[in-house]
Amino acid sequence: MARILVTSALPYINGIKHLGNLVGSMLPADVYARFSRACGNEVLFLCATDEHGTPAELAARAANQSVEDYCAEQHEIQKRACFDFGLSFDHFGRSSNAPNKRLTQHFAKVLEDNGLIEERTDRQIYSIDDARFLPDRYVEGTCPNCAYEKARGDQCDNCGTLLDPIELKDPYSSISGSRNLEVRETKHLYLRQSKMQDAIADWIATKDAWPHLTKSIAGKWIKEGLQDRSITRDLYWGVPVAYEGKPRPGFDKKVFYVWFDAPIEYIGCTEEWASAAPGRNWRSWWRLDEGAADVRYVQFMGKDNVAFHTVSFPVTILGSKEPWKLVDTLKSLNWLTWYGGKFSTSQNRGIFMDQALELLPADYWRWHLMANAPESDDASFTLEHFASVVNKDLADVLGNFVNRITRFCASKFGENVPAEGAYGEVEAKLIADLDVKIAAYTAALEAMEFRKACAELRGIWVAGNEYLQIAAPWTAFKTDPARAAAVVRAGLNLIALFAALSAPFIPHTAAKMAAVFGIDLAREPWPLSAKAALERLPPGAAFALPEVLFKKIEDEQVAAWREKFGAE
Ligand code: B3M
Ligand code: ZN
Repeated sequence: MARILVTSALPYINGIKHLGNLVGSMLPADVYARFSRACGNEVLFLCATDEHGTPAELAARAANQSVEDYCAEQHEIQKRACFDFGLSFDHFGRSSNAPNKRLTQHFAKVLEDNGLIEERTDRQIYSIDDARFLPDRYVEGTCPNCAYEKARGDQCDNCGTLLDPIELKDPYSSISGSRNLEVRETKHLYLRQSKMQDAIADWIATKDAWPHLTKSIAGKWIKEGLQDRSITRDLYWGVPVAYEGKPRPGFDKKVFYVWFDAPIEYIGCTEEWASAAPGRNWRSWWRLDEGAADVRYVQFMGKDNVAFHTVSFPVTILGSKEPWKLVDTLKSLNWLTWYGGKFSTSQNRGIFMDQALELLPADYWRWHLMANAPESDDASFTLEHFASVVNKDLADVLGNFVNRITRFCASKFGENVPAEGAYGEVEAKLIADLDVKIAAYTAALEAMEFRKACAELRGIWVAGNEYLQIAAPWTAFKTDPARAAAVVRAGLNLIALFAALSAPFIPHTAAKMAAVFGIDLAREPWPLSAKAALERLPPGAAFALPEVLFKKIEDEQVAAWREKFGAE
């Protein structure tokens, strides 16, 4: 039994996430956590809302709420949606909670003690009417490149150019609209990442086994050379720049940059988890000198987050010179697009987590998203493809199998697992075939190759259908009822097997399938032997007829959803 720490990238607080965000980190992390638990490991699976930064302040302002109230409310909304999607976090924390604040200030202090933080003077826009310095996104103006009049201080949305706010023409404050601005000098803290170039490069060089996408992104950053970066911002909302309770002189109106504190919340969240019940020790997951040396740490994230996790956060950890746990495996994913374009709340394009669950239960989405996860490349979500995958894989192959065999058994033998008849050659072949397929499926899950894992799992369901086709209990029943009974027994055992194997992807349905036989999947070992699996159910045991597991998606539904969610 291994100890495995699994984290998903922390979703920003401002607004519920769309299907692309979900499949980009939280959902694959959940599949892996569920699989790892089923294999008997001790798993700690964590996530949290990433609550600091300009977007949170701006969204709160737009919602006419205090940022504290806004974050508290949005946290609950996201937490509920995650739960409804079956994301099995052991804890869903908040980066604005006390542990993250304490840890962030701690790391800043030790980094400074180690000569990795220095004060530098920057030239920045000051708003006289707002009486404050304006961080990037609080300044808008005319783009120096394309003359678009509503360019943001960090980037022009029209031409995509990355900007420094002092480059904007006719700048104004996005808080008050005031043009009464001037450039003033102000101090910021810089993390001297350049000094850590060799340490980070050496560490990454030991990570041969990282997935290809992760390695190539990390390699690119190392090659370009690590740049020092500012880790403070002029905001109200965030972790105050203070060490041991004492504000740093000249920094009383500044907080740490959101990307400095957000990854530290992985640790903070563990502390939140530990505080929630007695007997939990967060340090044993993070401190190498207190038990974490035997932890395997796996992170999940979208590709735009890789640099922060392979370079920036490791600079914090290694630069502290304290024995903190570093990530072992880092699974990154490409983008899921909505009909080839961007998901967007403002333009009403795409389906968001809460909306998805109003249309269909979580497992329909979970299966389709993971079976088509953007692993090797970006992938496009279309409702047409979604409907065809659900109808084929879930309704025709899996759902139909369960329905057919349970109903046939009930009509011919009653609602008990038939005891008569013995397994023969056809079952021996099935067992040999399944052993190979289960091994391939398990290996794909271990390697976190989710599309491949889904293809293997689908192949296992198909093998069950083919077996029924060949063994044809409905024909055998007429001449040899004992033989038909053995086939039905095998079929019922296959349902229990499929339930255990499918649980990481479609946990709610798997639980329903297991419940047919009164099985609690949390207590089932990961089924590696098909022979043992076909003898799992005691002959004679009663079972309960299941409801139809999956309803087909009709063309009219697809048409209505296309209209509603802006498909084109
Ligand atoms: N909130 C970005 C994102 O959701 C950011 C991740 C933080 S992980 C520490 O894509
Ligand atoms: Zn522009």
